[in-house]
Amino acid sequence: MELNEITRAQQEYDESQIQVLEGLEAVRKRPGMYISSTGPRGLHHLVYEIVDNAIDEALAGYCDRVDVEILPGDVIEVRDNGRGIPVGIEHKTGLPAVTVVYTVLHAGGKFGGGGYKVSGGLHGVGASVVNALSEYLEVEVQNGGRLYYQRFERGNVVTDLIDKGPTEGHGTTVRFKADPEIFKESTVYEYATLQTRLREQAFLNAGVHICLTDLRTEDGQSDSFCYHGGISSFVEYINKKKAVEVIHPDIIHFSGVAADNNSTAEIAMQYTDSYNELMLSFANNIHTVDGGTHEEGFKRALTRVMNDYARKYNILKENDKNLSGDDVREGLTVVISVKVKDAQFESQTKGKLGNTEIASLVNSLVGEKLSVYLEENPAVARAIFDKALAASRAREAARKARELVRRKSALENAALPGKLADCQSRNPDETEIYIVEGDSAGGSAKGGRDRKFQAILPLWGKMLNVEKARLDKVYGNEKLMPVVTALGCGIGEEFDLTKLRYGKIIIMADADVDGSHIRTLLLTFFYRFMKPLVEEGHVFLAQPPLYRITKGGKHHYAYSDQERDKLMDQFGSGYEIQRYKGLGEMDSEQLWETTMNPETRIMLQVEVEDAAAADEALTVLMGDKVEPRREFIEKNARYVQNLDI
Ligand code: 1YM
Repeated sequence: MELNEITRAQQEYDESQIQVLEGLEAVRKRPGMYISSTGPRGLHHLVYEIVDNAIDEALAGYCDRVDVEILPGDVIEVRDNGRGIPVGIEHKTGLPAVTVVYTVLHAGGKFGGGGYKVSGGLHGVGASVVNALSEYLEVEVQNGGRLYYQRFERGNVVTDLIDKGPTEGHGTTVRFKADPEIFKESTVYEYATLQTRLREQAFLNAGVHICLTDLRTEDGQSDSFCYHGGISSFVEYINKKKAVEVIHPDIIHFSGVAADNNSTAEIAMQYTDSYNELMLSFANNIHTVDGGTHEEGFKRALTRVMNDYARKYNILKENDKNLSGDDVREGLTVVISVKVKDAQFESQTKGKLGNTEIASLVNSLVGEKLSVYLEENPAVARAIFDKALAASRAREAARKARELVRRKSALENAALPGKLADCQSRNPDETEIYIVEGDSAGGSAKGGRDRKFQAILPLWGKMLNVEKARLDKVYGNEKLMPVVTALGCGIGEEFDLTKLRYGKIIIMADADVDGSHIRTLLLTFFYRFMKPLVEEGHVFLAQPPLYRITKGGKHHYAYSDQERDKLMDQFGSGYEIQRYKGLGEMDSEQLWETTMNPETRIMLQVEVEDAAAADEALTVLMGDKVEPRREFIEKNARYVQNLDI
């Protein structure tokens, strides 16, 4: 080397040293620019940053174990059994690479042949920031059969890299104490915080052993994490911890690489019986708390695939609305992990991924693989769609309920329904309202009632097929609005029993299929939106007779086949029998006599054994099967003879 070259080299060295010092000085002056905070969050970030370097070495395939120890005095020691940070002289600075890694800002990705890591670390600044913010930091490298050591204080070199002699092992050990001048609040680590993060990293980096030990006290905790199942194990862990029932045994897992090889995506998902969705996303192993393009791509694909499948297999009928994103994600636990060459983070907390190409990668990955999965696993698909359809119904029902409540407020002050024949009394202790299906029956009831305390509300409009109807159709039904207005007590959260205008609500419908429908419709409605009405015993079913037997000009009524047989036996011959097909066949007088007169009538009081049973019953009531529903009504309607006597 010629003299002027040496001089130039010396100059370059001095310049870079000045830059180094200025660089780390900047970190110490404005730590907030380089780490999230100088509070507990930033403190713990120091550990993650060093651990990230070790995990990168594991991902490169050179190390399978990372140890993290919290030493007395809240000193952190991180060890790996990788190659050891290179110690050779870096030509530009004339310093050992390891020294550069710890003293030059942004050095992380610039050494070791480029593309060293898909950096998502602490704003990509890495080890040197940790060094700058540490009271002291020591690094030990076992590399090429020798052990090297170097010590820094507040980012400044205090010893050169020292060769400490031969060693059998290989790897890197870093020990540091967060600087109390920077972390003024506290330099005490929270075991649980590190535990959560390291467990998460073990899930995200399948097969890597990560051990955490608290040596600050004699009885400190210790954990060892290693998950060969990767993010599938993560999903399994979450669902176990949440103590929810999974609705299919296997975890669905996809992974793929972008066409340009610049990014990868991995997804693990499983549905549970929970009503909540849980989506955890990561970009370059960083938890993206605010989501971003990977989450968006996933959501879009999931909704599309589910609806396509549901249409194809007629799970959604022609007139059914598409399942919403919320519907198809209800109960879903999903972990999304992407690796991006040049990750762009958005938002204040850097918790949102911005790379648009990731949305298409995840979208097409899920689009292709999930549809294949559903085709190949019809039983799982079935379970998932049952869940999504239930979610869809419930959501629609809730929406309708909200709408009704909103409309109700407007209606509260509005006039009572035009068809309501109100009673004179305003005392709910004595008043009753008959809800009657059909105009002709309504006419008879109006004619036959005692107008002092009995009000009549005929229901009109299209009959709803309750057998087939889902909750949304029940709640959206125009038929129910006059009921809400007439009762006056509101529905749902705004229900107020003290505003109830009638003490007894009596459903009066024919003893046929249509009558059973309207009863079921009203009962379901009351259960769902006016539960206290049922709980407090305000709801009744009128029992019109099935037969009229006339003997010697005198009418006798039978309310069941057995009663009819008894009467027939009694009379032997010379009687006339009439079967009532509907309330409309009775005149006003007959209706009063047989069904409405409190002195002689028979009514069924509807009651709920307990809230839990009612909840369950509602499902049956609105389910696809007719028979359990009939049983339910029979079971929950108590036979009360001559109730008012
Ligand atoms: C306890 C922290 O930092 N381990 C670690 C870091 C490096 C390597 C191995 C490494 C990387 C490469 C080659 C390469 C780093 N090296 C560099 C740089 N543990 C910890 N283990 N040989 C060893 O990327 O090619 C930065 S980090 F830049 F010097 F190569």
